[in-house]
Amino acid sequence: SIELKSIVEKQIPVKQAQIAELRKNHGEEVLSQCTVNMAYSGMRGIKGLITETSLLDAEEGIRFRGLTIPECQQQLPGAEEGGEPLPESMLWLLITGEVPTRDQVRGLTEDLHRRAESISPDVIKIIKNLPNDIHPMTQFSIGILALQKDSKFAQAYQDGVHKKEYWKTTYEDTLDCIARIPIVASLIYRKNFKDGNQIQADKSLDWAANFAHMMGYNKKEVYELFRLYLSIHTDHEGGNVSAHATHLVGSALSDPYLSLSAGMNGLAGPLHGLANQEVLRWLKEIQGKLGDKEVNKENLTTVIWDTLNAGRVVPGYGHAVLRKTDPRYTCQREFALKHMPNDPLFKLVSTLYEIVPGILTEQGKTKNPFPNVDAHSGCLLRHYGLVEEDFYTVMFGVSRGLGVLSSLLWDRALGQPIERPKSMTTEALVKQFAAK
Ligand code: CMX
Repeated sequence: SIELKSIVEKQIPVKQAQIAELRKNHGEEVLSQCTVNMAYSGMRGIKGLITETSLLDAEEGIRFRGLTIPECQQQLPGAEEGGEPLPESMLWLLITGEVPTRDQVRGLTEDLHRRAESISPDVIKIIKNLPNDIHPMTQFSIGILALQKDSKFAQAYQDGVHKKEYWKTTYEDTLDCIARIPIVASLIYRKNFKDGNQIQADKSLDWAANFAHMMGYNKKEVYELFRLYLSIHTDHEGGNVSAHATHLVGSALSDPYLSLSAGMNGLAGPLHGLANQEVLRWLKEIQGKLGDKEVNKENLTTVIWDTLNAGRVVPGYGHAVLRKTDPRYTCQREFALKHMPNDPLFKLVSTLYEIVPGILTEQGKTKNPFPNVDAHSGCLLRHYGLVEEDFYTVMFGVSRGLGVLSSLLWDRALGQPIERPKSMTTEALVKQFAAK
C-alpha cells in the first residue's frame, strides 16, 4: 500500500541516524567473543548479525518488534472479534515496528490482492508441469525462482539505479512476492494432492483465508488456524538457517526472489522447517507401533527411547537458542484446547509433551529438552483434513517469507554490505596456537 511505503520512507533516515550515532559512540566496543569451540559449533552464540524485525530470548521466546506472541494476539487486528491476528497485521508490524489500524490492514490486504492478480501465466504453467515426485518444498523453491523474472529490483539494478533507491524496488518485490507465493503454494497443493484444478482467489477474503480457500479449505476455523499459523511462523530473528540464508544471498544484491528461494532451500532441511513433516511421520509411526493399544506414558517412553537409541532425534524438540517451551508451541496448544480438545492426535502430542522433556533431560545431550513450533503444527492441520505432511513445510515457508523479506527490505534500506565472514582452516588454527 502507498501508506505503508511512505511510512517506511519516513522511518529510513531516522533509523540511519540512530545507527550512525550508535556506531560513532560505540563502534569499536566488543559485542561478543568468538572462541575456537564456537567456530566449530555452528557459530552458536556469536553476535554478528543485525536483524531489525524480531529478537529471540532463550527463556521468553520470540518478540516481533518488541511484542510477544500473546501481545500480538491481543494487539494486532484480526478478522474475528477476539480471534487470531491477521498475517497482514504482522507484516505491517514487522516492516514498520508499529501496530496497524484496521483500515491500514484492509488497505494492505487489497494491495496484496491487486499484486497477486498480475502473476505471470508462465509461472502457473511452470508449476503445473512440475512432476509430482519432486518434493513440494523443492517445487515451492522453483516456483519462487519462476516469479523472479518479474523482479523490479533486478530490473532497476540493470538500469543503473542509485544505491539510495535500492529499497524502493526491494519493497515492490517484497510485496509482490508475498502476494503471489500463496498462489504458487496452493497450486502445488492442488496439483500434488487434489484434482489439479486451480481455485481462483476470493478477493473478499484476507490473505491467509484466501490461501486456505485456494487450497480448497473453506471452514471458518481453518481460516483462523491459517491466520495464526501464518502469523507465528514469520520470523525468529536473523541467525536461523532460512533467515540467515535469505540475508546472506540478498547481501550480494541478489533480488528478493533469489534470496527467498535460497532461504526456502534451508527451511527444507529436517533440522529446520522440515521438522514439522518429520513430526507427523513420527507420530504416525508411533500410532502404527502401538496399534490398538491405549496410548500411555509407559509405552510412549519405550517408543521415545527406541528413537533415541536408533541415533535419531526426537523431531519437534530442542532448539539452538530457546531453553524453554517455545511460545509458538504454546499458542498452538491453546488453539487445540479451544477448538479440538478431544482430537486423538492432539492427545498423543499432549502426552508426549508430558514425558519427552524428562527423557531428553535423562539422556543428557540436548541443551533444550522442550518442544519447538514444529511439534504441534501438523496435528492442528491434520485435524482439519490437511493430512499431506509433505506440504507442511511449504506452509511454514509461505509464512517465513513475510519475516525474511521484511528484514531484507531493511537490509537494503540501511545499505547493509555484502556478508563475508572470515573462515579458517584447522591447520591454520593449529599453527596459531602452537606457540602458546
Ligand atoms: N532429540 C535428540 N537429540 C537431540 C535433540 C532432539 N530433539 N535436540 C538436540 N539433540 C542432540 C543433538 O543432536 C546434539 O547431539 P550430538 O552431540 O550427538 O551431536 C546434542 O543434543 C546437543 O545439541 P543442542 O546443542 O541441544 O542443539 P543444536 O543447537 O545443535 O540443534 C536443533 C538444535 C533444533 C537442530 C536440535 O535440537 C534438533 O535436531 N531438534 C530436532 C529437529 C527439530 O525439531 N528441528 C526444528 C527446530 C525449529 C525450526 O527451525 O523449525
